[in-house]
Amino acid sequence: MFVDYNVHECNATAEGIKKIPGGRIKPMRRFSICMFTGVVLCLTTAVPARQNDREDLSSRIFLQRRQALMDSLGCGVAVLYSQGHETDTGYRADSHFWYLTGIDEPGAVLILAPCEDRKQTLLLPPRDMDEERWTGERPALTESLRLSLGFDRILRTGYMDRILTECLRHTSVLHMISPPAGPSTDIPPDLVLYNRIRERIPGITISNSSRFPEHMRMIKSDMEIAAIERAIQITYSGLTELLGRIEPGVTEFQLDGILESAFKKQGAQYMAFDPIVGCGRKSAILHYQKRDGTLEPGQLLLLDIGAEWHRYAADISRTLPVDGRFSPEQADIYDIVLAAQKAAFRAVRPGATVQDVDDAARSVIREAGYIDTYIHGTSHHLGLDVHDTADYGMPLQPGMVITIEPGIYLPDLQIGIRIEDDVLVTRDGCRILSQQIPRERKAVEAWMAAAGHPVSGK
Ligand SMILES: [Mn+2]
Repeated sequence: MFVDYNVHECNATAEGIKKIPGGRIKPMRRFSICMFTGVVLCLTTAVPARQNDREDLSSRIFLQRRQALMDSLGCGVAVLYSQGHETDTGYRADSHFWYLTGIDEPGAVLILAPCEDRKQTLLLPPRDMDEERWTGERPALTESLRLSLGFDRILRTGYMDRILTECLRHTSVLHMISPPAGPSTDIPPDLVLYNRIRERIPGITISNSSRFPEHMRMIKSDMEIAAIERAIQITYSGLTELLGRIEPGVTEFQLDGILESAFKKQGAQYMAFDPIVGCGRKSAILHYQKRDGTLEPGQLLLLDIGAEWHRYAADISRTLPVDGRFSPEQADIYDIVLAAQKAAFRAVRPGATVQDVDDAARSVIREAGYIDTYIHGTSHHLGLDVHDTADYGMPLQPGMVITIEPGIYLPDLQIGIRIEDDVLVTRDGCRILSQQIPRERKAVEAWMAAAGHPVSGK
């Protein structure tokens, strides 16, 4: 019932719907994503030392991305540092680096030189056998490693100077492909390196080519869409598991723990971001993350959460009544937010901008008299990062995935309501990737009751 309803809310023709069926992953696609994610798992736990079919398939994905990027760059040299950080479960490379390599290795560096014989070089830091006894084995530089990762060569980082000096005999252009940094942030390592080179070799220019990988990441492939759908499905299951635990006396912190455990049980390695779990007045705090509140009768509970499936994020918000039923006052506000979200869905189509989508949601909330309570934007791009890298001046195109998340926040009434779904821009409009998660007020109440909500039906 909801599937049909939600699909029709998008600006999609009947023909378009037939061609692009709703949210379920088709058998073939499920197979692809299994293959894809199986590979990614291999690559992200450690650089693999063995080659097999799966690794080969995955290296092709990243190889294709690097080749597509080089086609855009033209001649010149691009250096990209891994720029990651440590997490509970190991090192995690920056999303740009991972998008182009699939590799989570601290200290790794990618060099792309489209007009050289050896166009793609991966540099890995030297091994440290003593350290590896504590932190895990790292691969030797073998031919099978090179083949499995799809590079022209893999060397230790000590070769950086020699490679760049050689390349810069033939070109004077250094491409910056990392995301642009703000004026107040530290100078990123690629630009530090480029500036050092400029001080040593006359005539070198630095070209801002950051838009090329950014534009690539803005258009999701079928595999990426399937990964986001899987992240959404896990988020939906986690939410459903949570519903049976929503009752007065339970803390936000406990709910957060239930969600994290539910996500991990289904194979999500991470939560895509720090979840927002806020009840009562805290539901109206936009980025509330303290999670120290206790649920009370009559309150609303706002959940802004997302699982991550092999790097790809879901981002879903639902606002639930602790009692299992919305009060009339809560219901009125809920329906306005829902109407705003539907208006935004209808505005999503190729050629429209994120601003158009925002305007559509905002006009509904303005008409209802609550515009001053809606203090955030309606949409952001979603992908490897929950707020994915994007050029917001670019009109929407098929393959882009954005969130639609209007809200109304009235802290004095203990009402904060946000409804957030993830949509794929299609040729004809959009497809709601999270359409299986109930959004209609009555459907949310029925979902809570069906999921074993302790207060519903009493
Ligand atoms: Mn969001």
